[in-house]
Amino acid sequence: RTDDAEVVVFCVPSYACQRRTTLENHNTILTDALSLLAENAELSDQEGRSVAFRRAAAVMKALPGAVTGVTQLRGLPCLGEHSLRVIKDILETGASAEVESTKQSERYKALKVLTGIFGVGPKTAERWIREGIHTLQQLQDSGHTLNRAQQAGLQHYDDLNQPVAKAEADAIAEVVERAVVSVSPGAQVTLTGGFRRGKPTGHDVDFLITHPEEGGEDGLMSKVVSRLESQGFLLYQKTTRNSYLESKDGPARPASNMDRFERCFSIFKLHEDEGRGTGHPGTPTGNTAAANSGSPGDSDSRSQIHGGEQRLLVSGEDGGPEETKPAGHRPWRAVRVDLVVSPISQFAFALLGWTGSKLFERELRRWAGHEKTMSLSSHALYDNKQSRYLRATSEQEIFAHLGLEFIPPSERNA
Ligand code: 8DG
Ligand code: MN
Ligand code: MN
Repeated sequence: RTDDAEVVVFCVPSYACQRRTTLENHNTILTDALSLLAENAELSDQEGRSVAFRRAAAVMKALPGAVTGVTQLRGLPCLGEHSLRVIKDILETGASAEVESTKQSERYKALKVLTGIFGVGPKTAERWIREGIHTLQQLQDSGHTLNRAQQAGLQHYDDLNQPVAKAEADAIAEVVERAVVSVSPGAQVTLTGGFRRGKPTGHDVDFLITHPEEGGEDGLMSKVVSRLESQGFLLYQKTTRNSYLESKDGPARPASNMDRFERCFSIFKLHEDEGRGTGHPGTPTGNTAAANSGSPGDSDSRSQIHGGEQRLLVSGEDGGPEETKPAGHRPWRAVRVDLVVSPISQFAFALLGWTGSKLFERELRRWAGHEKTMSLSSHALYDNKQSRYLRATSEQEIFAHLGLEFIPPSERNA
């Protein structure tokens, strides 16, 4: 009993949306291992397994200290037999044979490489692997016809697999804001996704656009996209109408709302000198390299973000910025950007839905359905007992409707 008394026993609620999960993680070795197994399951079309590993990883992320022994895990939720075995192996031997062999496996490596192409999902990757395609070179040699997204994905493969820094997200935010305001002065742009949760890097940049007047957002997406396109900012874009009625994540709503919720998956061309507040509206299409070499004299030393590395460009140097760049250096990089337009009446739901994390969202919906008999989506919250929609104009109100303590974005990193 005296031994037991010295063991720190952790206690966490079972739904991730009941917990505060910051970016501070005391168990990265364990969560990396469980996340890798989750990813492998997801890439192998085993969603149930994937979610189980993700839930287990999220529980470990939420612990206030490092786990040193399995006895500390007694009573924790979401830790199945499989996850516990992985944790135990790592705590006792320093590694999990299953994780290590997965990481080394040709199949996992090929799935990673191929799904690393924008526009390629697990199903396509799986099909290619069955044909013996494991590398980008083999894919190119195979003569497969790629769709437009995949072609762009392959073309910008290295850039898109390079994490996006917060400074780059802010630079893109300025460009998007300028474009949105120029086509609709009252419209508002909000940074969502991982950056809203305070992450220092991301795989893309997510924006939610709305207009304070209901209906004011009508036709906004196509105008914004046209504007950005004419300015030469888009390397790729696909705008889709919301398919809310067919989606599984909510009850059917009047059709009039359906076509108002649009989104755009894009690949942005981010210039190094963008977002420094120089006020210029970006580069017109064509001759981008020359037009964007920047004017070195308009500021003192500044850091430039490129390829995930900070580079310092000092003003007044002989010959201007070209001289400071390595040979073959491009003055821009490709960045994935997601744009979503929501009517103001659904804004709080859209904001909550697009802030993530993905697991936090999934847990919110599970909580709503299983504990409250409600259906939550990025559009609305429906109370199945009262047979009515519950209105909300803020995230706080949605948490209150759900009987949950409000969790701010920075604590939704489950
Ligand atoms: P990262 O980019 O930094 O890697 O992480 P993230 O920002 O958290 O991930 P994300 O893949 O960009 O997704 C951001 C949020 O957007 C996430 O909470 C889930 C949400 N989201 C999608 N696709 C869809 C969708 O089809 N419908 C809805 N309602 N939400 C979606 O990514
Ligand atoms: Mn994101
Ligand atoms: Mn995204």
